[in-house]
Amino acid sequence: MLIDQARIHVFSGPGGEGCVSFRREKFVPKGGPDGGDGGCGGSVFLEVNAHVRTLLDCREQPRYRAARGGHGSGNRRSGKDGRDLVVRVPPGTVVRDAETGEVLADLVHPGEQFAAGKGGRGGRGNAHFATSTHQAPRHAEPGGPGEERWLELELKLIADVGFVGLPNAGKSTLLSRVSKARPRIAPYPFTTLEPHLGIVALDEERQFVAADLPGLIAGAHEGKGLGHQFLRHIERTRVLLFMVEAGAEDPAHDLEVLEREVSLHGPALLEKPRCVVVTKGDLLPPEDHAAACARLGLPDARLISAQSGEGLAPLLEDLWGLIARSLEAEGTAPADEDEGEDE
Ligand SMILES: Nc1nc2c(ncn2[C@@H]2O[C@H](COP(=O)(O)OP(=O)(O)O)[C@@H](O)[C@H]2O)c(=O)[nH]1
Ligand SMILES: [Mg+2]
Repeated sequence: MLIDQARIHVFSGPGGEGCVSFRREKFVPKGGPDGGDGGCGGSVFLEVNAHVRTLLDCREQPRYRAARGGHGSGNRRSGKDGRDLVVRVPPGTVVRDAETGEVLADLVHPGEQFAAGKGGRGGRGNAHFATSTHQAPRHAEPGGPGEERWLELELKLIADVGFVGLPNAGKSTLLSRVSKARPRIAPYPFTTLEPHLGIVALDEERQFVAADLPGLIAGAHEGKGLGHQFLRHIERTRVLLFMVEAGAEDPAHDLEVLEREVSLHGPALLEKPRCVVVTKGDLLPPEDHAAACARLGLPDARLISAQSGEGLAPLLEDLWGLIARSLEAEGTAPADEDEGEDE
C-alpha cells in the first residue's frame, strides 16, 4: 500500500465583538443603546474535490486559518461574518484527530465536507441588553473563541505511472528529479519488490504518483512471483514508462527484454498506455532528438536526460495526458468497488 499523509493545523475564526453604542441624533438627547452584534467567525471545512489527487498541497501548506468575525458597530450594524475556509482534499481522505488518533471522517465523495473547526459566534451588542429597568446598558458580549486543532490526513495512493527499466537505466535518478514529495510505503507481504514513490506536480491541478519499480524486472529474473497484493497494485497503475539507456549496446533489444519480463507478471500489463524513453541523452553527441531515437531503433521514444533536465517537461506532459485519459475513461466506467481493505 502506498500512503500519503499530511498533518494540518486548523484555526477557525473567533466571533466579532458586540458593540456598545448609543443613538446620537439631533434633538434626541438621550438615545437608546444601538450597539450591533459581532459577526460569526469563519469555519474551516475539508471538502472532497475530484481534481485533487494527493495530499501534497496540505503537506506544503499545513496551516489553515479562517477569518475572524467583524465587530459590531453603532446604529445596530452587525459585523461581517468571517469567511469560511475550504480545504480541498482528494477522494478517499481519512481524517484523524492528531492527538487521540480517533477517526473523525472518511471523505469519499466529491463535495462531501467535514467541519474541521467551527467559527466562534458573534458577541451581542448592547442593544440586546436594554430592559425596562436598565435602559442604557454599557456592556456587550465579546465574540466566541475560534477553535484550533491538529488533524492527521491519510490517503491510500495508487501509483499512476510505473517506471520500468533494467538496473542502471536511471529510474531512481528520474524519480528524484521530477518528484516533490515522498509518500510512505507500507510493507507488502510476500514480495521482494520495494517501490520508490514520488508525487509529481505539473501544477496545482495536475499531480500524479510515480513509482520506480526496481524488482519488477529483478523478480522475474529470479523466477519469483510478486505478492498478490502488489501485483494487484501494479495492475491498477495507469501508465507504464519504459526506460532504456542511450549508452546501451542495443536499446531496442533492451526494450524487448523489458516487455517480455513485464508480460511474465501479467500479459495485461503490456496493454496499458505507455511511454518509452531513452535516458541519459546528455551522453549522446548533440543531435536532433527524434533522429537519435530513430538511430537507436526506437523511433517512438523520447530522449531525456535527468541530469541536464532535457526532455523532462514534455515527458511529464505526455504522461499526464495518458493519465488524464485513463481517469476520464474511469469516470464513465462502473466504479471499482471490490478492492478490499488489505491493499
Ligand atoms: N549522464 C547521465 N547519467 C545518469 C542520468 N540519469 C542517471 N544517471 C546515472 O546512471 C546511474 C544509474 O542511475 P539510477 O537512477 O540509480 O538507475 P536505476 O538503477 O534505474 O535506479 C547513476 O550513476 C546515475 O548517476 C542522466 O540523465 N545522465
Ligand atoms: Mg534505482
